[in-house]
Amino acid sequence: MIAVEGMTCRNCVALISDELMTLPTVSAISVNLDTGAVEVSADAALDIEDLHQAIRQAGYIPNPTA
Ligand SMILES: [Cu+2]
Repeated sequence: MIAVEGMTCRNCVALISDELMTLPTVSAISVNLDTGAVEVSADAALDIEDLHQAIRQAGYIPNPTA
């Protein structure tokens, strides 16, 4: 689970989902808009930094402390 700051609507969810799904190790994404929680299904090779990078790429801020 990753906490993401700045998501406000369905568009934000779609943007983040699209960006994360470009990572080959990611198989599914589930976003809770109310809590800002992003659930990622991925294989073990996934680098958490790649996830954070993709979130920033989409224009949002991953919160590693949450
Ligand atoms: Cu939005």
